[in-house]
Amino acid sequence: MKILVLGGDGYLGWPTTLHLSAAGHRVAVADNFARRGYDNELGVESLVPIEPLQSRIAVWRELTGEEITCYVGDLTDALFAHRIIDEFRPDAVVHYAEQRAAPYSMIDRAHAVYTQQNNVIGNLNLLFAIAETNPDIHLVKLGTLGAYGTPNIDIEEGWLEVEHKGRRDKVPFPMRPGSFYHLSKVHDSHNIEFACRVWNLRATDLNQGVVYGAQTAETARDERLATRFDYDAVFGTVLNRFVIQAVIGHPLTVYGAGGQTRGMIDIRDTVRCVQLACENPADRGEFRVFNQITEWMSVREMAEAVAAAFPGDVRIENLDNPRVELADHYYNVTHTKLIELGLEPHLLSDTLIESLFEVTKRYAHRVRPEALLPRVNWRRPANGA
Ligand code: NAD
Ligand code: USQ
Repeated sequence: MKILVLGGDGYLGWPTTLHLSAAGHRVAVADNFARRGYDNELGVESLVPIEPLQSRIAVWRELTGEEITCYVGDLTDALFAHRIIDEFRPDAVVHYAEQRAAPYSMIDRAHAVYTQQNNVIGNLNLLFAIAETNPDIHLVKLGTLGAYGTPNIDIEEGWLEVEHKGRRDKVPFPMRPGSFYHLSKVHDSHNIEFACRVWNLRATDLNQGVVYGAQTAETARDERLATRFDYDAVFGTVLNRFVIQAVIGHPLTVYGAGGQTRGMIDIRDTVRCVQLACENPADRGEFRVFNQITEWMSVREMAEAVAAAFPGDVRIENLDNPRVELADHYYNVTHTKLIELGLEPHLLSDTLIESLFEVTKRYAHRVRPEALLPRVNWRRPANGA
């Protein structure tokens, strides 16, 4: 297949690109390097050094002989979005290219507006580009499990069967997202569902949980193929942060009592799920939703798992929760559709958290400890312009 990966320079986009290329697909990537720009803005860097996109592509060519087409540009530019679809003529588009940090979207008005403009308009431009060029293209869109919030009922895969006053219907699952970033994903999902309904497009929305891990089989082949690995309080995700904190002897920063539960997935399963979605496309007119997680844990349990695996002393510290989220809640998420397509999950209990410690130890000297503490507060936006 010909597959275009949008956001192909990012934490997940780059390993996905390599995984699809290694599986025999012809792959192109597009990125505007906004993510590298947020690092400059926040004064942090990926823990693991990363090569420029064009250098990474050259290393892959040198190792495998496989070519990856590279487009540099911004999806919020409608002409760019249209051009890459028209030129590359993909069978599937994997859309990762969004601002993805909840804390970043909660800094102040400007960051909330940027996040929603970037994400919602980029996605809309893409829907139009597909509809105008070739409505047969399968859109594989990265959504987020946090879009559902933590309802007091089971979370289904996108749709809910309801009976109301004696009548039955299947409706989009009610959403209660926890940040302006998570809200942008809900807006995207509504736009995609509408486009499938009115233009007969085909789409898969992958409502993914928090990703952990630093390497896939392909990125591990050469250190110049490494993907980014973030530890700061804005872009670092919880389990990756706990691993890094353990290695540098910083207390693990559990927000509140740590009773909040989150769905999780190993980065090796992320790339496999996206491959499965591409190779088993939705039908024309179908808006399909998969919950892309393999297990769930409370934040306290994640900290305890890292502390238990670390060969040394680890302190767990409960910080005042800077976010607004339920501290203790019911949580049960249906996630069978990707398993039915052939996913064989890597669970945290089978994973060598030790291997994550190894990667982290090598680059521990790059950590700026002051970037570890959360400064963005959900209850009180900064007084920005
Ligand atoms: P990332 O920030 O590392 O990668 C996103 C990439 O998209 C970056 O390289 C960025 O430069 C690019 N980008 C952003 N806006 C763009 C635009 N307008 N035009 C072109 N390129 C643009 O993020 P990630 O962790 O790889 O996440 C990828 C996707 O997966 C996101 O949509 C995110 O919401 C979703 N997701 C991530 C996680 C996680 O834990 N990392 C979990 C669930 C869902
Ligand atoms: N948390 C801590 N301590 C920390 C960091 C986080 O206790 O040091 C807690 C948070 O309070 C939250 C949970 O861990 O309850 C997850 O936080 P996170 O920063 O790891 O993840 P989140 O903000 O939810 O966002 C990440 C990705 C985002 C993706 C989302 C999937 O950045 O792109 O969409 O995970 S989900 O959470 O399922 O919506």
